[in-house]
Amino acid sequence: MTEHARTSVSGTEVLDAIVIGAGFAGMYQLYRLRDGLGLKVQGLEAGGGVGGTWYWNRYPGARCDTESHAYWYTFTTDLMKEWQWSERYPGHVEIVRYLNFVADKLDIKRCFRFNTRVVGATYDAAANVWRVRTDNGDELSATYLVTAVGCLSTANVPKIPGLESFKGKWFHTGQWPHEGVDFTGKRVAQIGTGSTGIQSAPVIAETAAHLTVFQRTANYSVPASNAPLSDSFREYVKNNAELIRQNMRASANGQPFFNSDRLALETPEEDRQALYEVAWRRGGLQFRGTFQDLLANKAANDTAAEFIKNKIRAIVKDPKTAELLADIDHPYAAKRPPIDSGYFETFNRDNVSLVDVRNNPIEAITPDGIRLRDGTEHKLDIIVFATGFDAMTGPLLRLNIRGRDGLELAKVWEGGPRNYLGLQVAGFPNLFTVTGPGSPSVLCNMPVCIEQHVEFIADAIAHMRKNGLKTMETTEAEMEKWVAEVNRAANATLLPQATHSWYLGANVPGKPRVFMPYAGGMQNYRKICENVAANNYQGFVLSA
Ligand code: N01
Repeated sequence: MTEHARTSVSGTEVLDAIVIGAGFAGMYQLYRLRDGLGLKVQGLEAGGGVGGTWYWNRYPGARCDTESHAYWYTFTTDLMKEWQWSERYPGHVEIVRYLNFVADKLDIKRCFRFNTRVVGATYDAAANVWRVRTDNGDELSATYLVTAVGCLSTANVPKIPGLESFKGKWFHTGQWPHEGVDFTGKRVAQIGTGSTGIQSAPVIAETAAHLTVFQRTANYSVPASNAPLSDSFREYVKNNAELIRQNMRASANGQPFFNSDRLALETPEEDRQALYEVAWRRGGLQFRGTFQDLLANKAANDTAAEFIKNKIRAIVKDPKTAELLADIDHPYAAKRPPIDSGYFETFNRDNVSLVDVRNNPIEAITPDGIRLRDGTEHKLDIIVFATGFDAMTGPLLRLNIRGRDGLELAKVWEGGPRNYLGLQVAGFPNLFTVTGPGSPSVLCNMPVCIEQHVEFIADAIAHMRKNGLKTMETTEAEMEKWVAEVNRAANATLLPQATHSWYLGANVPGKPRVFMPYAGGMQNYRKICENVAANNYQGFVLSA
C-alpha cells in the first residue's frame, strides 16, 4: 500500500478514502482504490468477517437465486478460472467461503476493521474531509467516503405488540445466529413469504414438530431446480469465462442469459404453454425471460401468472391451502420473483400449515405465541421473521450522514431517495454510494452492478486526482432530472403495480412510497454512466 495520508488541522491522520462494508462491493472498492490508484484506504465493517449480506443471512435454505457461474466477480477472468462452484446455485456457506478466498487472494482483510459499525459521518468543508465515527469510539477522516453497505442489510422486524413478552425465541432471517437454530421438536411460526420465506420454509419443516406459515401476500415461485454442477459444466465455465462475463455485462439484468424476443401475446396458446413448461422444468430466474413482454404488458403477464397459479393448484393437495397460495394479487415478477426448492410441496406435509393474515391479521404476540384478530391463538416455541428489510435507503440512513453545513441525508430523503445515478447526493461532496437507490442494483445481478459502480467511482476519483480537483458533487437540478428518469423507467413497466412491494418502500410502515431501483436496464444504465464519464463527468461539479 502506498502512503498518501496527509495531516489534518487537528493533527489526526487523514486517509484518502474510507470504504464502509466488506461485502462484494466494499471488498472490490477497497481493492480498486488501494491497488488500482495507490490510495491509503481504510475499510470498516460491522460484521466479524467479510461477506456482507451473506455474513448475516445464514437462515435455513439461504442460497443465491442467481446461478453460481454468474454470482461472482468478473473484473478478472483469473478469479473465474481459479474458483469452482459445487452447485447450480451457491449456498450461503459456499458464498462466504468464496468471498474469503477472494479477500485472501487480494490481501484485503488487513485493510478492514471488523466488528466496527459506523455511527456517523460528517463532511468538514473547511478541511474537505469526511469525519467518520464508529461504535468503538474510533474517529477517522478521509477525503473520499464510499458506502458499500448493501441494499438489504437493515432488518425489518415488524412492530407487533407483545413481542417482548414472548416466552419462546424469535429470530429475523437477516440476523441469523451464527451457531444456527435447532428446530427439532419445536412449534415454529414463520411470518413472511418473500424470497427468503420461500427458501426457509421447506428446510425448517424438515426438523420442526410443526411449522405454521403466516402469509400476508401470496407469492409466485418457480422451481430453482438446484443440483450439483457436473465436471463438464465447470470445464465449460472455465473455458468460456470471457464470454460469460461479456454476456453478463451486456444483459438487462446482469445475468448470463438474454430474455427472448418472442411476445407472449403473439404466440399461439399451445406454443406458449409449451414454452412455459420448458422454462418451468429448466427452473430459475430465466422463467421471467420466456417472453419479452411479460413485464411491459399486463395481458402478457397474465399468461405467465395463470400458468404459475395452475402449477400451485396442481402441486398443493389441500384445495383450500392451494387456493390461498394461488390467490396472488400482483403481476408476476412485479415483486422480486422467488425461486424455490420444494416450497409449494412443503404444504403437503402433515407438519405444515398455512395461515392467512391478510384477512385475519396478526393482532399481538402473546407470551405463548401469536394471536390473530379473530382471537385465534397459535401456540409457539419459535417465531421466524422472514419479513424483509428496510431496503436501499435503510442501510444508508442509519449511517447518520451529514453533508455541507450539517445537512442531514435523512432530511434530503424525507420524501424518498433523491440522488444522481444512484451515486451521489447534492450537498454531500466526495460521498459515493455503491448501488444506491436510483441505480439498477436489486433489479440486476448484484455483482455486475456493483462492479460497474466500483469502477465508475474509482475512475472518477482517479480523474480528480490527475486533474488536481478536490471535490466532486452533483446538483439539485441533476438529482431532479435523474429522479424523473427513475420514475419514467419504472412506469414503463408493470413493477409499480405491486403496491405492497419493498421496491416502493411499502413494506415499512411510514416509509415514503417511491419506486427506488432504476428499471431502465443495466446495459442502458452502463451506457449512461459511460457517456457521463466521457463528457467530463457531466452532471457532477468538479472543483479545484
Ligand atoms: O423480504 P420481502 P425477503 N405481517 O420483503 C411479509 C433478496 N433475497 O427477505 O408482501 C405479516 O420480499 C411480507 O408480506 P407483504 C431479494 O431481492 C435474495 O423475503 O409485505 N407479514 C412478505 O411476505 C428479495 O426480494 C435471495 O404483504 C409481513 C415478507 O414478509 C429480498 O431479499 C434470497 C409483515 C417479506 O418479504 C427481500 O426478501 C432471499 C407483517 N407485519 C432474499 N411484514 C437470494 O437471491 C412483512 N411481512 C438468495
